[in-house]
Amino acid sequence: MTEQDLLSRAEGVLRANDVGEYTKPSGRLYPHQWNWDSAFNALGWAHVDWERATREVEALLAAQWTNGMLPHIRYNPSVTDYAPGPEWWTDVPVTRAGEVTSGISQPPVLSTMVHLVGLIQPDEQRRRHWWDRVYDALAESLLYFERDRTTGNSPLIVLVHPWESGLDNSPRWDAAAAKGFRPTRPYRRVDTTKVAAAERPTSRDYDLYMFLVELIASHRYDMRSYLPVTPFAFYDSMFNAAWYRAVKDLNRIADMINRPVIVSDASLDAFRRAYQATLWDDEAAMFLDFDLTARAKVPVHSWTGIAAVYAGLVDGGQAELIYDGYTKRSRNCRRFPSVLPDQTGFESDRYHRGPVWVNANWMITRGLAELGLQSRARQLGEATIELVRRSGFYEYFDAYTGRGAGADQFSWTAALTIDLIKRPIV
Ligand code: 9WN
Repeated sequence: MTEQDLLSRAEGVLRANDVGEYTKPSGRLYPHQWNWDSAFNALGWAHVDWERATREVEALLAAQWTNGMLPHIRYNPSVTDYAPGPEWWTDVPVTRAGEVTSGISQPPVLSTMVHLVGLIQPDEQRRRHWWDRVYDALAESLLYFERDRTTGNSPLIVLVHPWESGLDNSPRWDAAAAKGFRPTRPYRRVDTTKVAAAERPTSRDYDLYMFLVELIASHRYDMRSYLPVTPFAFYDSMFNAAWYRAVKDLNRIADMINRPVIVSDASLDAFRRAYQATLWDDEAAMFLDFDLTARAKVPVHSWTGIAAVYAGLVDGGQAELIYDGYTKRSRNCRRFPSVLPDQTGFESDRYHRGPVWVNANWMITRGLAELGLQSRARQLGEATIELVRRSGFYEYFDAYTGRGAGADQFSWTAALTIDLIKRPIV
């Protein structure tokens, strides 16, 4: 298949999942608008239809809460056969009447994608005008985490639900799921009626998800009262890296449209120091998550431990050390597995427990290139395109065989493949 064929197929995936103002992550499995999916999809759209990219972003911003939070799902009220659905998230404080959303967020990559989408627009006036229009909402969405999701003296952000990590059934959450929490009400799942149950989270995982949904809703989404009582509170190394990079990118936008920066350089330095001091692990030679309930690092080595590379939270030397260590330990895998194969809980074809994901590869590829590690970035970018070319636009890929799994015709796989081809590493 030529590069041009791959590009037009990728565009076809976006168009097939396009419902006008947002792109479904996948036609079959995910009918609503998801937060970080839309951010990645906007970047893909920017290369084929720039106006459509801006609509994707603005549709997501329409779901913003009065406290600034951007929810992880903006439900489409006309889709009624999805479960668990919005009835679990009662009385959410949306800004716009009529919006129906979940009650947690997702990795805040949106400002970074908005920065890139803007740069793809050659007409500077149009670009600036759009940035100006979305700037305040983006700033509030990032400041929300500083205001409501920090605790004690640490500037690091607390994650309150596995769904919020974007990596729902990562083995990093196994210890929490093993505690046997269950919601008080029965729940229904549609995911396992659409794709193989063996590729999805277990019912024990879902018990934890729904237990936490009930707990968060019962605190009326007030994190100040929820944080002291929840059994699930983590400094997630990828989520925090995504926030740091988003803030830096929004500061760049601010500079270009003459707005005040949202977080000062001094605060960013303090954040970087806290990230390094709290999450770096010498023995693992990567960053680990921190469990605030157990007051200990989470001993699971996964790709989130390299996410600092995406954010520029490390220099080239530290990036090389982490990335090369990860590559060595996964030599027998496709590049690169979401969890290292020597870890307890690794499964090569189950969701966030080992398979290769295009968004993870894209984040690391871009981070490596920005830190000056061009040849590693080029190799990873090319391996990613090749995997998609051979296996198709799947949600994820078996870490050993590269077989596509989960949802087919998955939007961000298509969107980020377009970006990897259109903006090659030089
Ligand atoms: C729950 C849409 C989303 C992604 C997440 C991925 C998965 C949902 C699910 O799908 O999560 O939010 O039902 O499993 O884990 O990263 O945003 O593609």
